[in-house]
Amino acid sequence: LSGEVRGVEHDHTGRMAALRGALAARGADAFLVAHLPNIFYLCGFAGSAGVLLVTAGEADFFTDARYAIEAPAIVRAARVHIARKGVVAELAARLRRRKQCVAFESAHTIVEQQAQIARAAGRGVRWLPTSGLVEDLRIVKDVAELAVIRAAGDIAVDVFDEVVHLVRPGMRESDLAAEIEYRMKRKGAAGPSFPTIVASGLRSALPHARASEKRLMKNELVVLDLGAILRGYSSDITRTVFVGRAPARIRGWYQAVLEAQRAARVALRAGVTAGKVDEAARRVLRKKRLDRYFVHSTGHGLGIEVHEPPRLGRGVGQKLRLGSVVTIEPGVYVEGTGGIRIEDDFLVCNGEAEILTRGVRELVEL
Ligand SMILES: [Mn+2]
Repeated sequence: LSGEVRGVEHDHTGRMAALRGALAARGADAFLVAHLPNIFYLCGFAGSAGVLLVTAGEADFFTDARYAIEAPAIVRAARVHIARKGVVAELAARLRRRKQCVAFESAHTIVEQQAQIARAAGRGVRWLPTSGLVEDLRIVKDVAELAVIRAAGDIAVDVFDEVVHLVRPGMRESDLAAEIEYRMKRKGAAGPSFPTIVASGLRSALPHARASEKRLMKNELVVLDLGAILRGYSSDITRTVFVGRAPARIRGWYQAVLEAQRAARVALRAGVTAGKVDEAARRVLRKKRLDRYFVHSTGHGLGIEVHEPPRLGRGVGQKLRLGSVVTIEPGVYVEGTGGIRIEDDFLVCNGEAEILTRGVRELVEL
């Protein structure tokens, strides 16, 4: 019934058990999961509405009648309730049964909704705000997740390899973005993991530019940042190409960014802090006096969400864990000239990190 989960058997029972351990450690009797990516991780539900209530012995997923057929077929490790009287009412009816401490996800909860649930659940429920309980579990990917993330990475790389030959002066950025997203879907992706970035010329200096109607021109940088969602998991790569022969200054910048990516890749391993990986990339750019043009973090975790913990940012003391998947994506952005970013996805190992997005990383001149 759901293409999202076809062919992949995730260990939902094991994930629920790990969550129960974290709950017990905090003295909570139950946990209300509101964040859909966390719900997908725990029970496989890939729809757009529902809440999951996890206790020491049970797990109950509440959703509405639109999912009456689909939810029972795809949800694992939880009982499905189609809430005909409304999710809040049925959830509250469940919570009212006993005096208890219920943890909730304060970073993903709408204040108004939480107030409604609390009112309906009554005074017997003590609410415990928490953050990152499920995200902490998601930081370490299991074998099933890695298989899907690898395949999502292959789609992104294959699509780049195809569309790079289509780049022509006169083409609109949005044409190229449409071509990228179409080809990702033809290769089995559910869609792009974020709106595809095609940013050319002066716009390439905007790290989060969306593809616009601007036409590519000769002697311009073009930044292509793309990722595919496959069975609920994302990839994320960036390549920068030059339309024509790149001048020496641009080549110099490109080599610096590539070297920064390599340095971060060498630093990346289990046990080192995220900040140390960021610093490895930043140091290379500092030596070339380009560090002030590097305006974002070196990378981020990748999985069910395209940006998830850990963040590889300046001064982040969090230690990287074996089995995390992260991007490394240094860049330089020079107002009035253009920008360069090179991004790949890596699996954190005990030794050298494994690259999940193969392909050519040298400057492509078209
Ligand atoms: Mn990224």
